Amino acid sequence: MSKPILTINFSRLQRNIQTLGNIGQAEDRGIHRMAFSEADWAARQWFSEQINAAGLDLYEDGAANLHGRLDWDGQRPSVMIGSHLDTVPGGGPLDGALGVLVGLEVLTTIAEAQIPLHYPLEVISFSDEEGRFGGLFGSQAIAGQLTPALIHAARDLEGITLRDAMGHWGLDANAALFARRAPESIHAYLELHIEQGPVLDRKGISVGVVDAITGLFKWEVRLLGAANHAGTTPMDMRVDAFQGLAEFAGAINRILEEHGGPYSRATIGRVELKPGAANTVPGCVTFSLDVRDTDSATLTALADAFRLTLSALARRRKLMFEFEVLAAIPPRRCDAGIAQLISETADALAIEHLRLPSGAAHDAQIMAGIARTGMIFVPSIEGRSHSPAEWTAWEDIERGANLLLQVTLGLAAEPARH
Ligand code: HGY
Ligand code: MN
Ligand code: MN
Repeated sequence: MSKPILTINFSRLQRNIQTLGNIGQAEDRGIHRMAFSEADWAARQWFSEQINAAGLDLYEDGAANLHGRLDWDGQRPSVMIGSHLDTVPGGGPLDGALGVLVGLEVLTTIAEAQIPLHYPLEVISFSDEEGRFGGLFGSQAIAGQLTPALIHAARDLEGITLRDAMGHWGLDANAALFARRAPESIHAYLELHIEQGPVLDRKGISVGVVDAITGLFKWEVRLLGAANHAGTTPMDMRVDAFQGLAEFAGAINRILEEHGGPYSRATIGRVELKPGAANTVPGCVTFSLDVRDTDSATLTALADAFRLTLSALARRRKLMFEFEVLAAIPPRRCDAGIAQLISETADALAIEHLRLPSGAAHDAQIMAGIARTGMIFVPSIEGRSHSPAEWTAWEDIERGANLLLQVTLGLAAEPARH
């Protein structure tokens, strides 16, 4: 009679998902746990308490990433399971949070079962994944990609600096420069995340095995014209900044068709018009541009095309234009061996799975630069995310969590590499 297979404590995971989902929830049921906000800080405190309650070692690095550690000796490389607790404004209860809580549940289950491990385990919650201050801050710190200049320049769209936001909690942002981990200190990195797209839900498949993670660039663009009277200024004598944005927005689909591919995306998510009066021709418009693709060359071609389009329309409309690169994250492929292990483990658990790319950016693509990395997706109902409508069926959460548990054991129980 074979031993029963170890499974997570699903009701404990459900309780944790519901408890965390209340931290930072507003009237509209959206979650406002932006990095280093009061709500993010409350979530961090709660997560630290869960790490201690599980009997794991709590460690906070210089980037304020929170680690829960099992069988840690500082010598052997660890199998790291991560994601993030911070959200976009009005976000959902699972983006990032699910990966952190499933990681906590996996380590807690393994600790309770007292399973001997070849490699120590870590669950990690990365700081500012969502980009209040640029994005993927905590994982970039671990990967050694931060510089004093990057930290110094980091600010949110209200102009609050990362240094001040961390300083408010007694944290020194420059300490993030010391959070770097040697690649050889990580045996593998795993992340479970909601798909945030419609593919798995539409196909009725419980698990996605991620093969590539999209890259992105995020610009803040400013068009400067001339504010003027809305009644007395003839249409052909205006230097209307909003009309420049309107023309640019109308060109996006053509640019994607001409220079993009099947996974290209471009979004203007935030617009600010000045002076912002109904009876004044807008003299200035500031807007965000978020562009993605899973292929580096395509991303570069799109950046060139967007820049050329902006400079041509600005010249024609006598507008000044300037832009700042807020983030530039390369696309990454996940480790083929770990993807294979995830697929084989899903087969062994009779869980239907599908290979697919990620249209969202994740800490995993930063970690893939220093460690063998694998990602497991669970479906997002109707593909909804970054919204209070974000949700995943409980049975899909349970399947994904048990799959991550077995993949973790598969990696951590591997014979030690000599
Ligand atoms: O923007 C993203 O793709 C991720 O949700 N931070
Ligand atoms: Mn996320
Ligand atoms: Mn997100």
